Formats: sequence, C-alpha cells, structure tokens
Amino acid sequence: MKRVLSVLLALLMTAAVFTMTACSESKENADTDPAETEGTPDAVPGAEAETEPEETEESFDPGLPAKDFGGRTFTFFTKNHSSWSDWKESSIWTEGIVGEILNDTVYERNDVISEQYNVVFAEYAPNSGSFVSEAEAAVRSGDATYDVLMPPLNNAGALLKRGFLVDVTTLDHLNIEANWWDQRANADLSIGHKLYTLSGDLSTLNNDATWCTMINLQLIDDFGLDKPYVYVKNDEWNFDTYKKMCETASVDLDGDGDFDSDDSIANLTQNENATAMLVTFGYHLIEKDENDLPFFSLDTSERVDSILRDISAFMNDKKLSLNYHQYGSLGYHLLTTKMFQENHGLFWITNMQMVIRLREMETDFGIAPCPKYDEQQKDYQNVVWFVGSYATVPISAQSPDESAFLLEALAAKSRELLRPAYYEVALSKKYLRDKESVEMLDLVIDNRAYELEHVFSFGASSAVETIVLSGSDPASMLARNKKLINKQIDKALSDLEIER
Ligand SMILES: [Ca+2]
Repeated sequence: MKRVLSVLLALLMTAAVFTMTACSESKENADTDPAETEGTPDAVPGAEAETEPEETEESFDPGLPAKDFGGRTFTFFTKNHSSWSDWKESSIWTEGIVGEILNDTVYERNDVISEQYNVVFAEYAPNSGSFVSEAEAAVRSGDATYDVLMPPLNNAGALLKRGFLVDVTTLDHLNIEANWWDQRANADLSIGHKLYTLSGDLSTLNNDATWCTMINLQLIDDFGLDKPYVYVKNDEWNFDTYKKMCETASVDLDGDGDFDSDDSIANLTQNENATAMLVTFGYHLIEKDENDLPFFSLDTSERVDSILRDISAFMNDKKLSLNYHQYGSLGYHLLTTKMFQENHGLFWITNMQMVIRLREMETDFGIAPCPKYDEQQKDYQNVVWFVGSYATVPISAQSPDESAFLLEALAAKSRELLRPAYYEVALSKKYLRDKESVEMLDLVIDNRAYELEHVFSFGASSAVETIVLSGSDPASMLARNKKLINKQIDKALSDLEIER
C-alpha cells in the first residue's frame, strides 16, 4: 500500500502538476489504466485486495454523524516557540491562501470541515516559554475557551501530572485506531492503557521532529561508495555498514593532522544522538510491562551495555564524528548545516526538519531511515523528538466529546490532504533530488518511536547522555540512576492515579 502511494507520489512529482483539489487517487488510477478497473469485476468479494490499485481502498471517511455546531468557535491552543522558531506549530490554523502548499492545504482542510459542521476554527499561540503556565491558568480558572491543547511532549507531561488532560480513550467519536492517528504513538505513549496525547496526520510538526539519516550524495559519489538505498534494500543498513562507510569518508582538509570543523567529517552529529541512537538501535529509554506500565531496564541488558559503548566510541571519535554541541561558538547546528552544504559531511543523523531547511542546497542529498544496529534488529526505529506537537483535550474544554469529534474530522481530512502535501514539500525536486527518497520517507515516517521518557523526564535520558557523551561506564551509571528513575516513575503513576 505504501509502495503504491510512493509510486503515485513519484508520478505526481514527475508530472509536476500537483494540485490539492485534484488528488483523487482512484481517479488517477482509472485515468491512466482503464484495463485495471475492467479487470477487477465486483463478482469476487475481496479480490481487489490481491490486485494492483489497493491504495484506492484507503478511506478518508471517519464515519462521523451529521452535526451542526451552530457556528461556534473552536479554539486550538498551540505552541509558538520564539527561541526555536522552526518548531512553531503551523499546521493547525492559517489566515488564508498565500501560495505555499502546506499553508494552503491547512487552510483548505479547515475550510472544508468548517463548512461541513458549521464551526469556526481559531488558534491561540502563547509566546515562548509560557505554554504550560498559560494553559494551567486557563484550566484552573475553568476557562472553556480552549477546545484542544497542542503541547510538545515535555509540556504535555507537565499538564498531565497536574491532572489537566482527558484520557482520549474515553471520548466519543474518536477512533484512535484509524490510520490518521499514528499507531506507534498510541502504543508508545499510553500509560496504564490510558492515552492523553495523539500524534498523526493532523500536524506535520511530528514529521519534522522525526529522526532520519541525511546523505550527501555528492560525497557518496566522490568516495565511490554505494548509496545507502542499496543497503536498505538488502536489509544491510546497520551500524556496521554505517561505520564502514564513515571510515573512508573523513578528510583532513587543512592537513594539520587533526580533525575538526575545518575538515570533512563523515558523521555530523549532535548531543541528542546519545539517546536517539539507542532508540534507533531498537530500544526505548523506558519500557512498558504487560499492564502497559513503565519500567526501567536498560541496566539489565548486556546488549544495551555494548551498544552504548559502541555509540560512545563512535560519537567521540574525532576523525569519524563531529558533534555540533562541542562547537557552540561556531553556531551549533548552523555549523554542521554549513559543513553538509559545502560537502564537508557525508551523513547527518538528525530531524526531518533539517531536510526542509536545506531546501536551497546546491548539492544533491537524500534521506534514509536511521540504521539498525545489526541483523538481529527487526524494524527501523526512528525517534520522534519531543519538540513536536500533540493533540490533547483539556478537562476545561467546553465539551471534550465535541473536541474529539472535530479532532477526528480534521485528522481524517489531514490524511487525505495534508499528508500528500507534506510528502510533496519534503520530497519536491527542490528539496530532495532522487526518487528513492520517496520510498525512504515511507520507511522513516512509518517506523517511528515515541518516548515516555520525553513526556515525564524520569531521568533515563540524562543517564544515557552522560554515558555516551562522557564515556562513563554504562553499568555503574545506570545502576546509580536506577533508584531515582524508579522513584520518578512511581511519582508519575501516583500523579495520574494509576495503580501498579
Ligand atoms: Ca584538520
């Protein structure tokens, strides 16, 4: 199904005539290959599943009843980080059509739902840093202005611990199993079978926050390396492969016998990768038991021990890796952006938003999922950083069930309109220059991992960061932090009134 979508998107891009109103996939199929439709008579129930146009089966109808909201205003409370302006929520509300595809799609989506249910959408985005305090003030005073809050994960945790968010599994009209809600988010972020945060096609910010591997294709050529897509295809895209490629791709450009930002460094990196790589390699910072309750177990696995040593050795190898956090005075991510742009960096494992930011880059680049650790690891696991945006319903909402109703309507419409628009932007000729990247983007977006640690800050992140970045002994560092982490887990469960 994903492959078919990819092919369709590739066709759309090649034709370069993407219009939002004409994106009926079934029409595309019928137009281009009439034989296909003739060849699938309706005589055999279920036979369509075996045949080519499976993608046309995807329904964007949430099956909601007819409803008239009487023209009432439905307000989203979203984040507006002035310090990290790139992480501002921009896929919820917009004023009008401006000729930019994501903006215009958001407008169109809201317009359709607004008409259908006689409701007016509005957005309030507090200035930097005051999301939690302003949301708290509203909830505590019983102010029903806000129907949905869209916090990043850490702020969701702060609101959750104060008891301000509704368990969305209790709400009418919300089908959390629908494909416009990310099933990985539901599985990873539920706690005691309750769920307070939703991620999905409604907001593209979590796509931006998803980790991937950026590949400088010019350097792949220059060093005579195989493109990572070849390894992905053969299921050999793992840490060994990645390291081997890196070993041939650092160059002491200024010939001073040392490796730093004046050179070409194979693996551009950042502090976040201390934990992101562990997740990439198949783990969660905090696991969950059979009752969906969190527990900490990183200290009990020898495999985790050796993975952490491996990541640490690699990230601290000056020849192979350059961590922009060690070059604050040179601009942090702006330094690695520049290096990547100037063909002084082969790979960069980072968030998808870097892909969008690099749209003006002259050099060809591509993306791949973050590599697996080894052949033992079954699935890719691309972490979604906490800076994204999650749909939550505050207990102060005018009607939590109405919040759920409109969230469901908007999310389904986002699946239909906003997701293809995001693919178009992320993979447009201007941004990503090779068609394999479409397939790669599917692998990135459809293999995500969300971390409860990002919601509650139990302490596992800082322990792992210390191990990887400072080269501390994993066993003793994890053992030293275990008691505190467990205490924090118990505290969170008691805040949420969940019995162990
Ligand atoms: Ca040098």
